[in-house]
Amino acid sequence: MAKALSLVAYTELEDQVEALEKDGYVYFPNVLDSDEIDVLRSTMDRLDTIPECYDRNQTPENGGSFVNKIINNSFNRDPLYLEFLDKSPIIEVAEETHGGDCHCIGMQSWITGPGRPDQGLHTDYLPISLPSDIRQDPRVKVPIFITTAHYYLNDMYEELGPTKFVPGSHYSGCSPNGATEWNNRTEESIICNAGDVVLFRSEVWHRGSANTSDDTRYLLQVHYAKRMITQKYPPYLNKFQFDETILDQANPRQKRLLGDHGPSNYD
Ligand SMILES: O=C(O)CCC(=O)C(=O)O
Ligand SMILES: [Fe+2]
Repeated sequence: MAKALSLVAYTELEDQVEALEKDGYVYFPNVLDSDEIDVLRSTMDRLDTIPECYDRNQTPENGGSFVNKIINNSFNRDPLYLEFLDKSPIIEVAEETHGGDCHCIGMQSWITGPGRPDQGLHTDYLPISLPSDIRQDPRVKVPIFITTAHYYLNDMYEELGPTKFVPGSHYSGCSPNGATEWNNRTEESIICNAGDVVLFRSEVWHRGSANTSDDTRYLLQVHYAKRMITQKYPPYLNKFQFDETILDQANPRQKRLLGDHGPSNYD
């Protein structure tokens, strides 16, 4: 029986930031209500994929073994997504963690159907690799370069393929490279409700797991980073263009998160 990850809802910003740093993740319950979930899910269903943007659209009908629809740059596809750039209380934690000039380095809509296989355990980004005893030394504080907010849009259960974390693994100083446990802890499942959000730092060992159910899982990923980490808005070399009609609807904070920065290092 898979173990469920402990999900503690801290209400104070200071505690949320500390959880992200020390536990590697922070949990926000009830961020979206059921109407908001329905609208987001139907928008994800409706949008077409754009191969040039590295979107994925695999279905059993087109030769895929399971439904795997991924829409990059979702903020550029429908104005609905703008609010997910600066949704409270997630954005406050991101800004406190990455700095007031932090930005969104990517936003992906994910639809994964029955038959999705297990992902391998991985880190999304390991900024600095260190011997684990050094990484665990309390004098060593590795900045949090990148975080991801997962907006779960289903009530999660084991067969639907929850995200799994190895708790504490951001103190390993490395990526798993085939390991399945760290410091005597193995992976635990994020079993939360639709509308809940988990924000996690990129060094946590984690994976998406197999969907052995008959249901389709909906997930929105919003990636935040320090200003010095580049934004990942494919396609590159000037081929990505903001949709002006959507950009015109963004507030100043959303525009900053999309890259409307004042001058900084190297500018
Ligand atoms: O599908 C998930 O729950 C996690 C996905 C993930 O970790 C990734 O694609 O890097
Ligand atoms: Fe990942």
